[in-house]
Amino acid sequence: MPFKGLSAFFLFCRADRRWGIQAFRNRPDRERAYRKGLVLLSNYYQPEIERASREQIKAWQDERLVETVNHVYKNVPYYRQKMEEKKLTPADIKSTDDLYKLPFLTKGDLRDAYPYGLLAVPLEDAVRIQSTSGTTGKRVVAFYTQADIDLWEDCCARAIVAAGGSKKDVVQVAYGYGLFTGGPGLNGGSHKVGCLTLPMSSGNTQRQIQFIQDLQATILCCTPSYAAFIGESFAEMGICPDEISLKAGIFGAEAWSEEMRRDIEKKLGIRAYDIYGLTEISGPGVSFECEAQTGMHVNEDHFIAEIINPETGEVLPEGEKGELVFTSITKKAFPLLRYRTRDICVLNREPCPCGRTHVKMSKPMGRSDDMMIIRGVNVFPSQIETVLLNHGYPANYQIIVDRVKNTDTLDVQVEMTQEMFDDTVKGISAREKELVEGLKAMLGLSAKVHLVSPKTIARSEGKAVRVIDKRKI
Ligand code: DLL
Repeated sequence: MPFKGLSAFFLFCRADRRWGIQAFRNRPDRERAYRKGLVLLSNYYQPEIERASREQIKAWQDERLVETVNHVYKNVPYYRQKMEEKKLTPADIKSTDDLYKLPFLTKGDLRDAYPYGLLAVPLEDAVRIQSTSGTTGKRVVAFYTQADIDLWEDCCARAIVAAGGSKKDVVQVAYGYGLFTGGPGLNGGSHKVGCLTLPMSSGNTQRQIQFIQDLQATILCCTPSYAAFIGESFAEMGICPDEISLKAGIFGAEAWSEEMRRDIEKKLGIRAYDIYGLTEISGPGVSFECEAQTGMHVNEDHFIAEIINPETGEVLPEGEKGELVFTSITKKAFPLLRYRTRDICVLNREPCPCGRTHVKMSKPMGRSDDMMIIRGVNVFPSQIETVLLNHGYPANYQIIVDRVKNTDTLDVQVEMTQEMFDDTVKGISAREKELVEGLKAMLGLSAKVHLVSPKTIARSEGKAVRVIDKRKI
């Protein structure tokens, strides 16, 4: 019965894909190599892709890049115009070797084209939007078809399996849900792996702890600072790491150091894995860490990574530090060509003991713009300035960011005008409250506001020092 045979084959492929059976086909060999420290007994969600040869990855990228360039040239007037300005047509892009010819795309372009200007499919084919945390003037909206969501969730599923996840796991997703991509992305990935998924969203730490305990959650997904905070809360309750059911965590959306990793691992008794992504390129899962914990594998069948000199735009050789640029080659609704992330990184193609062949990126080492990430929220100083100006303050302020007990703090010190200064104490604290509310509405974050006497914030002779970031990341 050929039909039955065929379904058995598909069933086998599915099992193979979901549980990484292929990874264990030559188990005795792999175990020998593992004992010698040559490989890690890693599991894969899509082994045939995650361990594809470099030639195969290049072939996928060549073909998909050409398709994507044709797709945007045909469907997005904004892109066509940008390409025409560089006297390019799709015929000039024959493979990834021609990628450098394409113009860069920046957050500025995304804002210019807001909201629909970069949508590359008819509106009826888009089923979802997600958005960055910035507001007025800074918000970026990304669109997804159902197929785009599917591939995004595959990327997150790869991260979960790389962190040791399988259908037996209980995954507690404590990233924010809603417009932020963290919750929806990891939630979808967890479903794909077949894990029991707890869509907690962030906050309400007592409830997070109760669910970890009651449902015996094994994998926690949230920002690293929130993971550290949950760890501290366990300790305050007198619960030691051995008593916590968690075995792994998938943490990202903000910068965190190796010291912080060790601290979280110790407090929660887990292995802590990094995950990277950005709304514009889909969300979490653009890259993720494996057992080796030495950089994040970029999902190169979906995204091409380049490193450029942020000043000149010149493509840098592998191993050099520079700004990370991504081209998405499988997305249909919102494909971005050569998008400048502003994250400063290094790429590394050395073979990884986990068996994955996709290039690894380092933890981002900073940014080439002034964006700060505070409690997982992207904040630009200009947004804070807008609130101050709208409330009638002169632009003399200082933003102090710190990390206290693993939680980011945001303190805005603002100079009053002489007239405001003459107000009563009650009047001044009412003004502070008003600004706190204004900042909350603009940033979606609670900030402290201190109104200070006129002319007390030090004037700089050069560029004003608006931000003092005391966090040691
Ligand atoms: O932060 C997506 C995400 C959600 C990633 C959950 C990981 C986990 P955005 O809000 O658009 O998207 O912010 C993107 O966050 O350009 C980086 O500067 C920073 N970022 C993301 N992941 C990491 C990380 C999400 N692992 C911006 N380490 C990016 C350091 C990170 N910075």
